[in-house]
Amino acid sequence: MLLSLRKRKVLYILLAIFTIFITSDLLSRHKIIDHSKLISDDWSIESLTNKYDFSYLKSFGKSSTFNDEELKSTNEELNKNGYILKPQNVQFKFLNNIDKKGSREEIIDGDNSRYQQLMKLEIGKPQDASLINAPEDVSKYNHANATILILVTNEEITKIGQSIRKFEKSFNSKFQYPYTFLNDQPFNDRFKQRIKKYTGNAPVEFVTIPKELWDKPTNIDEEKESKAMEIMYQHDVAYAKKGSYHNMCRFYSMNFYKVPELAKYKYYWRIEPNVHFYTDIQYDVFKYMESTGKIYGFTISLYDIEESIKTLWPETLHFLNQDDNYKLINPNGGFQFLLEDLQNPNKNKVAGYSTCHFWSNFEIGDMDFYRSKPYDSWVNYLDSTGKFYYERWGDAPIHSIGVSLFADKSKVHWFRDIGYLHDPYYNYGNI
Ligand SMILES: Nc1nc2c(ncn2[C@@H]2O[C@H](COP(=O)(O)OP(=O)(O)OP(=O)(O)O)[C@@H](O)[C@H]2O)c(=O)[nH]1
Ligand SMILES: [Mg+2]
Repeated sequence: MLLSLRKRKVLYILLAIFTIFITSDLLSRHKIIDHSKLISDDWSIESLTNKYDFSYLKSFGKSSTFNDEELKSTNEELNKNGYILKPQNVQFKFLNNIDKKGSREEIIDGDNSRYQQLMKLEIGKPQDASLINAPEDVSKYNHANATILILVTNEEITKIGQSIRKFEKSFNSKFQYPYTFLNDQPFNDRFKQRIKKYTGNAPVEFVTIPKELWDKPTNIDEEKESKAMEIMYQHDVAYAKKGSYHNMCRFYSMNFYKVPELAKYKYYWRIEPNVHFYTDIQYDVFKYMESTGKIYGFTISLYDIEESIKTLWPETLHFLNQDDNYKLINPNGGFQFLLEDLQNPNKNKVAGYSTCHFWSNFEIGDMDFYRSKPYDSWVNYLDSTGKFYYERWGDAPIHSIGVSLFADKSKVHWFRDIGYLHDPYYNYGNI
């Protein structure tokens, strides 16, 4: 078909605008960045020491990365236990108890085959407690002191609705634990009315979060913050520039359990928009937590984006090495989970944190643990550094490090039998 000259001109102009728009978007997101250079520059000791004070790390040396032999002590106690917990002398070391050997690829193969073997085992319900099944008459049921906890915006009504539909079918229609909906803005009537269609007969409470628990603290230097956000954005750190995401991470790390309406509860089960529950959970998971004294339950664990938590572990070591803070650590903590450095050594760039964490979009936890002195004084110190904003510390690594340092590892439970999906990862469960 032949177009008139005029029409062709208009078409070319439109095409040019479209091309400029698409390319500039791509360039701004990926292309103009020499990613490898940025990362290696940024990870050099020089560049990090210019930005952060690492003087408290005794073995900190002149080499080019943090994941160096220099950081690995030859101390006998450290080699035997994997930790030293003494005043102003707290150190950790990965012990390699299952004797991983070979190249990184061989170690991954070995880990994979161990994982495959584990996944072939039949999944049963937990065996370490007598489980309480769903009551015949839920109105007479003696519930555990627990709530289903949902932080959500008004705009996410459809997405959270689908999560709750699955959750009710899988668990809560049988037990009717109360829901607590949290939002930094007041929930609107449309949200409140629609949500009740999903929650069935369970009690529901809608809470506006007090500003002092949600808002960015006033002492955050906004110029420093926006520079840091730009660098993280250039390193593809997800949500680096989204201020509300930083608020959310800080809130879930250190403030949600201080919301006045949650003071009456001990346990919470966290749920998010757009997640799926696949299995028919017949026992009361909160009663299971209660009778075993467990404080934290998860379904999925994974590595973190190391650029988002660059100095979380050094800052943690700094805190533990102050005053008598070594006493806060539980000697039977899950330290090794935090230290593994063979399967994915690139992750341990900053003074040895594996970045392994429990994926906190699913959590069944005991809020009294967060309210206790060890966790509380540690997160207060973390907050004083301002790095929920100057970095992008997520609530998942914070909860995971907290639980692994300050709780007995036998109090952490993998709910392997609960089928769960938060895109793109899932826990198979007992389908
Ligand atoms: N009220 C409120 N809720 C928020 C805000 N930002 C995040 N949330 C909630 O906090 C939880 C975590 O946020 P997500 O956006 O799912 O974060 P994520 O799981 O790291 O990222 P995705 O992979 O995109 O799901 C969800 O339940 C959100 O609904 C906010 O600004 N206000
Ligand atoms: Mg999410």
